[in-house]
Amino acid sequence: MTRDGTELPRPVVALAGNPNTGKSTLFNALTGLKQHTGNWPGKTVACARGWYRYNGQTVTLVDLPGTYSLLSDSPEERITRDFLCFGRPDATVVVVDATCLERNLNLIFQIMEVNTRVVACLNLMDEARRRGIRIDVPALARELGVPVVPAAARRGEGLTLLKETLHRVIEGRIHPAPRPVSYDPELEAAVAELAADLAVLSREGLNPRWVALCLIAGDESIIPKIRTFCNGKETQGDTHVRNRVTP
Ligand SMILES: Nc1nc2c(ncn2[C@@H]2O[C@H](COP(=O)(O)OP(=O)(O)OP(=O)(O)O)[C@@H](O)[C@H]2O)c(=O)[nH]1
Ligand SMILES: [Mg+2]
Repeated sequence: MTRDGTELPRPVVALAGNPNTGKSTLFNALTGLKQHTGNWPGKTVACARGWYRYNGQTVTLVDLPGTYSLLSDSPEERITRDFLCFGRPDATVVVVDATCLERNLNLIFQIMEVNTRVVACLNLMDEARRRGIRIDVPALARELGVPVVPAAARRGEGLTLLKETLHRVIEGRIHPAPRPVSYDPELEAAVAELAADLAVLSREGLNPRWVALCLIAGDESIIPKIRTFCNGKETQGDTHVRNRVTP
């Protein structure tokens, strides 16, 4: 067992995003038949993992349940949060619906607090074009601080650029630098104070600021998971993924 509790063949790329943004369509387009779908233990949520080859590298892809937030209470959201927090993906693709970008921003900013190696995939670009929606992709990438790849997964558009961008992020040739959300000064002060007390967590690969935000949002369920994680044991979700993945 590895310290992070997963034995997924690396590199591992997580696919996250709001429900119905085309994650599974993208997953299928990238992996073809090289995948496995199963249920997480005790949950009714179907998850899939698969892999693709690019530039001599085999990349494991994990299709996470759709979620609007990492700070709420549904099983889907917990699975996604736990994998992003404790599964240590080498990169995370946040699949975003280009026809309702604003609604997707909350999740992308939350995910960027958890993992820095984020690529935004602006999916459903065909539908956005049809509706006359124009998106300034370079400006969006600048504002977010991470690469943005436009795509239309259903037609296979943008897949090569996405794989190339992920390859560069994984190889450390692109360094995403997510821009954090600035909350109001009172909240920022509380987050900074708590994050300072939690600074030791960064040695474990956890972002103290993110953990502070979770705790201030009242999510105490993360505490035992952090304890288990830091003790070198695995979380249930990680065990499940480890057991299921054998490309
Ligand atoms: N027009 C268009 N439709 C797409 C595209 N990608 C996905 N869709 C459609 O969007 C719908 C949702 O796609 P899914 O791949 O199931 O979305 P998902 O994000 O996996 O959804 P959840 O698992 O429920 O969160 C399906 O009807 C897809 O055919 C795209 O690039 N363009
Ligand atoms: Mg899906």
